Amino acid sequence: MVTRLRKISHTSQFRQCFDSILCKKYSTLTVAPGKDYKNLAAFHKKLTGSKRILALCGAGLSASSGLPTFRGAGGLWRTRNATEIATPEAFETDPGLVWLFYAYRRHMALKATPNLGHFALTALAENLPGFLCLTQNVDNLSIRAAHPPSQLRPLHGSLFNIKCSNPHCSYTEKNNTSDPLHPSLALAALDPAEDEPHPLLDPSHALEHMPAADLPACPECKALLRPDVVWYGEPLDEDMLTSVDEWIDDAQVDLVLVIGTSAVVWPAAGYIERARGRKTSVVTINPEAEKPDNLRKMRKRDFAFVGDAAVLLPQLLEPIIGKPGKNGTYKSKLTSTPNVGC
Ligand code: BV8
Ligand code: ZN
Repeated sequence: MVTRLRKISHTSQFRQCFDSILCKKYSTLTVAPGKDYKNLAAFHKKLTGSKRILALCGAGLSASSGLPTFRGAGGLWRTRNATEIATPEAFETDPGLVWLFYAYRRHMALKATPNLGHFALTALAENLPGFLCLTQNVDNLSIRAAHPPSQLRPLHGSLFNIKCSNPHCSYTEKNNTSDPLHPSLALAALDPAEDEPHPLLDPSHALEHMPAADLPACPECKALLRPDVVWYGEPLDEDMLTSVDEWIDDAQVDLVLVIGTSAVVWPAAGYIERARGRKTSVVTINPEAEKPDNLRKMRKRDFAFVGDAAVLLPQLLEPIIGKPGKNGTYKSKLTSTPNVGC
């Protein structure tokens, strides 16, 4: 029993939950933001003096690429709560509905293109080796903006990676962008007429129950395939979390960029305070950045910028990444050609 507790206590997920308790306990100690908390020049001074920057990104980063945020749509898909559908239990009960949910999000993400926010973060990574970007998004838009993989951590997986649902089978498929993924999911790849709701978003459009036999099956063990995303109640990839913990512990983190996230999902949200050191500034970039409950969490070195990440990030990061080119992307330091992404 003691050894098992010791083993668990070492996992970063235990640390995260422990941190979450600590944060709650000590959050009352925080002070109000400093007078310059929304002063661009003051932020640029901090930015140009920063060697190590961590970013935590959420659905808001992809909002102006046309992808709905979770809480934006009231967190609902049809009549179901997205956090309910993104669970092993929902897949157990109705794999057809869960597959339609992900097939629809694959279709929307494939139709979308990275925005200037994604490209600005790519340019920051190319100009600052000490930048690490954590994303909770599974839409692959940061990857399509050619964000250097060594400086990107897709914490919750990707809609375009597929794996077998049988825990004893190691079958996986990377970067599968076929749309529809499977004939049984053709409905998700439909593009309704301009003013027509997508049938999958229209609760009055009844969905037939789809027997598991009609759904994508594993070529190796015939069990059901599933999207390689992290569902609620499932652990994140331990190696990935350890690599983030080690990066944070390596040296002082000067800036933490909190971009387009409500920061309520753990352990991802835990990294904001986990990376905070005595001289760290946490910067919130969000239309709700000056909401009272966010101002309450701020410390005197922190910043808050209200607005669209795709508009603010180019302005905030300009001292390091310069101005975007005509085609809305940045000169890549790696290849003197603009990184057009894919
Ligand atoms: C686990 C993949 C344990 C799938 C996702 C500690 C405390 C409390 C709860 C927990 C805890 N530890 C664990 C839990 C439980 C749970 C959790 O966090 N629950 C929450 C809801 C309370 N966590 C888990 O279950 C995790 N697993 O703990 O396992 C374990 C350990 C060992 C062994 C076994 C088990 C797994 C969590 C991962 C779930 N998967 N995604 C999928 O996508 O379908 S989470 C998913 O939802 C996203 O990835 C993202 O993380 C989250 C959505 O949040 P956001 O991205 O922030 O989006 P949101 O809509 O909320 O907010 C958008 C924001 O953008 C808003 O603020 C808005 O104002 C802003 N915005 C809007 N427009 C713009 C903008 N900002 C800028 N510009 C704009 N234009
Ligand atoms: Zn299999």
